[in-house]
Amino acid sequence: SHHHINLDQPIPRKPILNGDNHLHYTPAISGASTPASTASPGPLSAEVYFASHVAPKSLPENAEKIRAFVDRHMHEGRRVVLVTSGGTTVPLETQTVRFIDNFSAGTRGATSAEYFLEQGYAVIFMHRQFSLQPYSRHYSHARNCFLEFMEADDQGIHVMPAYVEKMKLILEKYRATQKAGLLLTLDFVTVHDYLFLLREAAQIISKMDVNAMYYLAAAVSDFFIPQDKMSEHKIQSGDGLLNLSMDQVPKILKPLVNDWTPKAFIVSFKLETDEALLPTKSRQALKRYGHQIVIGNILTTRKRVVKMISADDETEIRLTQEEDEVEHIEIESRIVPALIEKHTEWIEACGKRGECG
Ligand code: 9Z3
Repeated sequence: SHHHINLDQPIPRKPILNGDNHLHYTPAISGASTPASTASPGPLSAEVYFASHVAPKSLPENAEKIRAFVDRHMHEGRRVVLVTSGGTTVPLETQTVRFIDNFSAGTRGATSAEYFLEQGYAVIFMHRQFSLQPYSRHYSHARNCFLEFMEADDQGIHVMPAYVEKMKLILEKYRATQKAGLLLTLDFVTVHDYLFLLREAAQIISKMDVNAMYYLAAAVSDFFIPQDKMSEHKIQSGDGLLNLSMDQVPKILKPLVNDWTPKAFIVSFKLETDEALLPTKSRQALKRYGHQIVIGNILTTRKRVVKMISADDETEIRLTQEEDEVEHIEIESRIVPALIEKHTEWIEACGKRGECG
């Protein structure tokens, strides 16, 4: 009596359910697996993904911004870092009422962007819409709304004296960054937006060769529903059950490293919740994709411990309890300079790899 929708076929654009919601999604591209096989067909290749999905409307406009930004900073001899930040969503319907999200507020990315700017990098900050941003992060989101820092009297509205010193410092950095045009911010919402924007950006930035760095701190969805299997309209409630089966998001680190931007210095993050898995998973990612650095972190301790792993080195960065709770040191103030040092070595050794100029 269960009502199954076969989403292997494009779904009709009309009300879709009247019984139980068993949305059984099977992968669109089933590879070598036979119909009778229950074995997973494995993830979609990036190539197939991009060929079978329509690019976001905003892509040409964003590409133009990236092109102008990269050209200017290349001309001025500055290094560029692309920072990705915040979580990606996975919509369940084309006219999206519901979506799957994750926890990331974009603290890692927004904080790191400030330290890159401080060190003279031009920053392309590719972030989830409404997630934290460099500088404004100190005064946004529920924890300390900017109104908490203000007071009003006969003269007008002011920053409360206790906060003036710190805010002045941040405001100066913010204005200087704006004035010098060192920060380009671009946003995404879905994992789909993210994938298309990252590819586009990488293909443009690749002209910077070794002078570009990638700092991939966004929390990227692992599973999604392909366009051709997604319900157009809001999924209707039946009698209390919805089964979802999702495809694996294509692994884009490999084409990023090998095809889109082969000379750049690439840093990815690996997030786990189980300590026991992290070292193996981080090493595996480094080996599989052949990029320069994986930074491993655990959800609950990510603000005070990370492990930087490269082919020939493994360094833990850990804040002491004093540094964390009393001095309020941000771990990104340690991560970013350590990476910049490695990037410099990477640039200086480009001759050995035959990648200079
Ligand atoms: C991270 O591991 C980031 O450090 C966090 C930062 C998302 C934990 P917050 O935004 O958190 O400061 O609250 N990002 C990478 C997560 C990710 O999706 N990595 C992929 C994976 O683990 C590889 S690119 O498979």
